[in-house]
Amino acid sequence: MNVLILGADGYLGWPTALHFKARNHNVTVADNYLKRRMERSIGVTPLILPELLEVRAKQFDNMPCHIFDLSKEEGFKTLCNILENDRINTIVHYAEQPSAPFSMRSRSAAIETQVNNIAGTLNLMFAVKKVNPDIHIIKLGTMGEYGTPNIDIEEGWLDITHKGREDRVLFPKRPGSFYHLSKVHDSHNLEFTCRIWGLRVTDLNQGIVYGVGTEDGPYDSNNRTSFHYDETFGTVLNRFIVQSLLGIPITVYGTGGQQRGFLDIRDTMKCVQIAAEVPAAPGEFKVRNQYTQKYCVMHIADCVVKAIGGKIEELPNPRVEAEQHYYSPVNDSFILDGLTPHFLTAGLIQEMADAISPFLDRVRLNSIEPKTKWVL
Ligand code: USQ
Repeated sequence: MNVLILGADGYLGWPTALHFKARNHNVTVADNYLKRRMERSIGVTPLILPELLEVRAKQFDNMPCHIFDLSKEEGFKTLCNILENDRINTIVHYAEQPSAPFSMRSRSAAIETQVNNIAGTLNLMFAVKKVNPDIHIIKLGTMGEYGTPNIDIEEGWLDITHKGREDRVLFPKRPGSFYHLSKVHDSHNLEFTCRIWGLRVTDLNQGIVYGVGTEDGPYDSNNRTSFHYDETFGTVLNRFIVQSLLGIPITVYGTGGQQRGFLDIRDTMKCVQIAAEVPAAPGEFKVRNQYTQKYCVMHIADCVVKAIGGKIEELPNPRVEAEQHYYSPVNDSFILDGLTPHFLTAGLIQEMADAISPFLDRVRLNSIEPKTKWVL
């Protein structure tokens, strides 16, 4: 495959580039460093801050690398050129603002999130249509698009019977932040272009990813990925491990009964690989739910305490979300296509703790406490 990875500077983008390289595909990477700029604008730094993408790409086999803003007019033209020149046949699209709390900070942050994410994906769809509609787009969506409905969550589509008639519709979405909403809007735009232009799209509704490395590491100073622990860009398990190591309270929001789908970063790599190897057909909008285990937040906190110690604190929940709810998402499609999950164990939590311990002196304590409230 000739693979283009959009958003390759990020936590998942760089390991994905290495993963496809390790399997002898041609890999082109791109990013606009938006997340680095956002981090600076709110005064946070990742615990592990890798070199700029262009430096890493150069050091790693001189991987073709482009720094441009996909959401802008110029970005559209640049993307068309890359698709043509590198004869791209598979695109993995991570190039979006990934944080729910960031999107809930303010009016301008909500607008920035939605304009960046939705305009970028629109430019991508139009570029693919113009250059080669046969290119397979793999788009990173999120399990959070569905919210927490009181029925089983199917993989993207729902067969319904209404007043005696039957139809197949996109699964109803009830997301919980302006960020998650941006992904819902992307999904609708993508499904529309499959239907209208015959594009081929796989939408990966991914759960919360944890972990520090993949089999394509080990991450020495030149090829490791980023790791966030702050309230804006850090996700729950990664944050809890850092809090435990620092000996500060583990910040469970509310009662911790919120259930979510989780997966190991190594399984993200395998899922994206499977998605590329088993592509959507022309005109197909294929949706896969990408998680391997579901847990409630309190259970995650308990696992961390049992593995490496720590003290749990139940904080007033800064988010508006159900803390007790039904949660049963289907996730058969990757298992049927050969995914063998890495499950969360105490040993893995210990491994993660060992990997991040050398960087703990970089922690900015004031970026840990949750300050972003859903109701401004
Ligand atoms: N939570 C805590 N304490 C914390 C941090 C989070 O209790 O210190 C709780 C939140 O209230 C929430 C759950 O943990 O109920 C997950 O929060 P999170 O920050 O780990 O994840 P979320 O905001 O949902 O977003 C993350 C990624 C996003 C991805 C999404 C997948 O940042 O890019 O799309 O996970 S999913 O959650 O399935 O929508």
